[in-house]
Amino acid sequence: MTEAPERYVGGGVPRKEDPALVTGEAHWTDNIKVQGMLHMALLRSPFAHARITHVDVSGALEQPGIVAAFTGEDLVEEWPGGVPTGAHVTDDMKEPFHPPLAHGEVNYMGDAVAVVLATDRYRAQDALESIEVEYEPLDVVTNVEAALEEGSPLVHEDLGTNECFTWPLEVGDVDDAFNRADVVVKERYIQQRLLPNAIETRAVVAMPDPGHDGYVVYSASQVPHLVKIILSLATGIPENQIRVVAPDVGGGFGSKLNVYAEELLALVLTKRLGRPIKWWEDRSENYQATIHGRGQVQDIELAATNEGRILGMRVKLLDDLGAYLQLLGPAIAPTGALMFPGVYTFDAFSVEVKGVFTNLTPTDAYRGAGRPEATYASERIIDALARELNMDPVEVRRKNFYEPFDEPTTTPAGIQYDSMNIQAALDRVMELAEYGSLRQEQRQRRENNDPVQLGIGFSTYTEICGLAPSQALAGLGIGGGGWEAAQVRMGMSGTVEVATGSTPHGQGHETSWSQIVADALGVSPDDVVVLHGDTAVVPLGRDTYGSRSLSVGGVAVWKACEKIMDKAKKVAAHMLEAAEDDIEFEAGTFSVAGSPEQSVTIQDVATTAYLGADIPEGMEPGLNENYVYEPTNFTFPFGAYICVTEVDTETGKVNIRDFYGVDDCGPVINPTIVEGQLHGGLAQGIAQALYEGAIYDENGTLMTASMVDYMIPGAPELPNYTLERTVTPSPSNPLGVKGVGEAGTIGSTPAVINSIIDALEPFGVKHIDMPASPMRVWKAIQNAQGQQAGERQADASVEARAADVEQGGEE
Ligand code: MCN
Repeated sequence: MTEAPERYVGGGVPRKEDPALVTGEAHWTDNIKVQGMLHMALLRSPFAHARITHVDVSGALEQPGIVAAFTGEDLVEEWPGGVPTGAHVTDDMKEPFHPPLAHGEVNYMGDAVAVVLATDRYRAQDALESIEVEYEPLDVVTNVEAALEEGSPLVHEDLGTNECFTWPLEVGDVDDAFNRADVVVKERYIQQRLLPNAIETRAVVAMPDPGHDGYVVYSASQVPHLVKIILSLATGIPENQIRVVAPDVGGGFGSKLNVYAEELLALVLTKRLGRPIKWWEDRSENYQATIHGRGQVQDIELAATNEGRILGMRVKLLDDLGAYLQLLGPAIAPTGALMFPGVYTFDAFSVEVKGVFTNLTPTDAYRGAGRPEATYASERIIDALARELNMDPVEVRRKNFYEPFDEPTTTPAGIQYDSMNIQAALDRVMELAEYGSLRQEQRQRRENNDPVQLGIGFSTYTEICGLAPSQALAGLGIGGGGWEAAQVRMGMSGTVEVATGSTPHGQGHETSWSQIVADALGVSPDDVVVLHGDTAVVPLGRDTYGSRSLSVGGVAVWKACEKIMDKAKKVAAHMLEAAEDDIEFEAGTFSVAGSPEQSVTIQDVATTAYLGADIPEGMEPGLNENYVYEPTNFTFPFGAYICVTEVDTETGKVNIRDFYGVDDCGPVINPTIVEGQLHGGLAQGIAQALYEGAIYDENGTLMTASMVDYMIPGAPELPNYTLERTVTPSPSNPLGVKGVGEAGTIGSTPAVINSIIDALEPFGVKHIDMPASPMRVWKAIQNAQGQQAGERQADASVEARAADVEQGGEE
């Protein structure tokens, strides 16, 4: 066993997970091969909205290797609950029944209509061509505003409306704020749909588990615990007869925070046929049938004084839910809505969210889930206010920041931020970027009419994460609890197993949790094994999303270690025949105060605790503790970004020359992991600003249906990042930690767009839709110049007319 004298928390301990991942030794769901396994393939609708007048799978059954084939009608009895949502944001929210296999009607392109099971995947796929389906196309609605218009085609006729819910919030007197305002700025932003692209697409293997009279479901999921309970509720199979295992999972970014039709299908078919069933998604299916992210129309207004002080904010959101409600779909926009005020404090705020059905793929959580959208709008409009008042974007921000605080502070949306010092982050990022010289360079380029203009874009953000206090979640209509569980088991020899309820899929919990345990118990991280993702092995947990794992799950691990230490100290006192109060602990060794030679190691204590023969009377043998941690509040990381762009005004091409960031996620467990999380997050935020976006035609056909058409940036499209951190501990948890898994995605997008608009200020460009492709940027320049020329012409003709009038030349 290695000696463990140092503090590991805060050190750059190499990721334990990486050797297996980079040497091809990881256990992916698709690697699972089981005797008698059948492969499932799904026939998906090419129409976005159509009545199914006829389905016949008999042709498929005649194909070689086909064992079974079913239509939606055949399986209706198997899923009384359908694919349920776990988010009920208003009492009168409309929830359409969501069958895993459509029957009667398809409601988006990719809706599955029939399933085939074969002895190998290729046969299953080929046999889909022999299924006969007749569709009667129905009118399609793909646009949220059109969907709310009188006479719009209805996605679900039986609901009588496309409006799923209206969620309002008003704090303070908003009308009064707008009446009192010297200036009002009003903008409309479109959050384009994004397609999540985890390296590993979704995959599931379901099999009977005769030994336990139940079923095992392997799924490339972020949420095996949620999958287990929801599969049980949807199928009626008792919860204790379903074991769900998430093996190594190749990323999720929120898209695997769901329970999908295919998981349900695999389970009910394994139950029906008594054979293991495997399904994995190809990339085209991924684009059609895995949830999409974003998809909002945002109307935002800011009321302010001439000095740049914000008085009030009004927001109206239309949230494109797609055709069905997935696990958290309805809750994404309302949760994000709480964050529109961002890092600015003012008196009056209102927001109204309308969830709207369209004939498109359902939307749900995608990295940031509601908060990138909110941050984008507030960071864009604060720049619009600066332009309106002819102020520096830094100055207008500073006028509205909170004074630094380290105790819960109420926000305009009525929630409580935990702690913040946004000034410090902004000061530091400006130093890093050498703001003064950047503005000087910008001036020079403008004076020289340089075809390549320089843009300096800011974003000062905060986000809500660390989901969450159970009560707060219930208030947002999200059932299921927000606590997290941990079990820490020190073995007889003093090595440690940690069973965590969080489910890492790229975030490095094995390393971070080992560091926490190593410091708490005085062992080496190498002596800690972290178990996760198997509902039969780890305590019932709430999994990984909402940048919650460290500030909830990691804290649970630390609290369980505290319990171990309390007990170990008692055992050590007993072994050393000393009073418990006289026992000291350092670097894995208990000793008696004042006589350090009287000592035992924690490993000795573990052995004694398990042997049980020489422990305090009445004590339970062993060193094995559970903790379920219920957080008291969310955590609110924050930060400041500067994006420096070079915009080619002749071609519209944008090059991010530099990207500076100062983030604050409280004390850090593993700086290398935090940096990695930020790099990935920034890449996704920049991708939304410049490259990515799902495009549908008016019939609801996905035009960006493959990686050829959907632009995911690679290393050449992304800049080097210059990153630093400030440390403002959270009072919400005993480690003071805040989340970081989504921070980069939340803060970066507006910095990029603000930078482009800043570069093009001399051309009069005030707005560019995302993704800001060269064509869009070029057109924005042309339009703005056209408008300016038009205005100049109009001004000239008014002047000419005025001159005529003066000279008595009136007609
Ligand atoms: N960490 C730390 N110190 C801090 C904060 C975090 O050392 N102050 C470390 C944690 O110990 C953990 C990691 O950073 O190892 C992320 O922790 P946290 O912020 O708690 O986030 P989660 O573990 O809950 O991860 C969820 C978050 C989300 S919501 C998305 S989406 C996302 C993300 O993580 N998806 C990812 N990062 C991803 N990274 C990968 N590789 N793949 C994904 O799908």
